[in-house]
Amino acid sequence: MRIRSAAISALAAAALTGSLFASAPAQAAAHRSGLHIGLVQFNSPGKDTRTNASLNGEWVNIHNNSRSPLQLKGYKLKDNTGYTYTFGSYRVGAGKTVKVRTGKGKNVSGVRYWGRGSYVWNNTGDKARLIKPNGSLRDSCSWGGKGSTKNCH
Ligand SMILES: [Ca+2]
Repeated sequence: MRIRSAAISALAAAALTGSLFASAPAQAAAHRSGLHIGLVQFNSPGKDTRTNASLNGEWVNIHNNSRSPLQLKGYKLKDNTGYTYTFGSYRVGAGKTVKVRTGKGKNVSGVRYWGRGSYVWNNTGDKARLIKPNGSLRDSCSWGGKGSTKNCH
């Protein structure tokens, strides 16, 4: 009987441990679900010199927090002024992030280049919008003039 109850408490402990492990995905779910704007670096490091390196120091992460890969073709990223980046064909995997940099560069996996010659995200405050191909708003995230990055998760 003692052994049996020890086995039961071991089971209970295992169940408890299991529930602790189960809380890890629950924490991940605290991030907003589906496709959304993640971290934004609206203020490039250093002075705004308009060099391509500085322009590329401005970026927006788009995070696919769903369980399936998503095709981003036709999705748009838009600021308060109306400057718009439109995604070409790009598949963002489940749980993956794609970074959209303001300047010019060669697109690689995980990074897209807007190709602009001037900044898009205002250091003093702005709002990023992620718009679906059908024109409806998927997500938005705004910031004030404090700091250089905004965590929109
Ligand atoms: Ca900026």
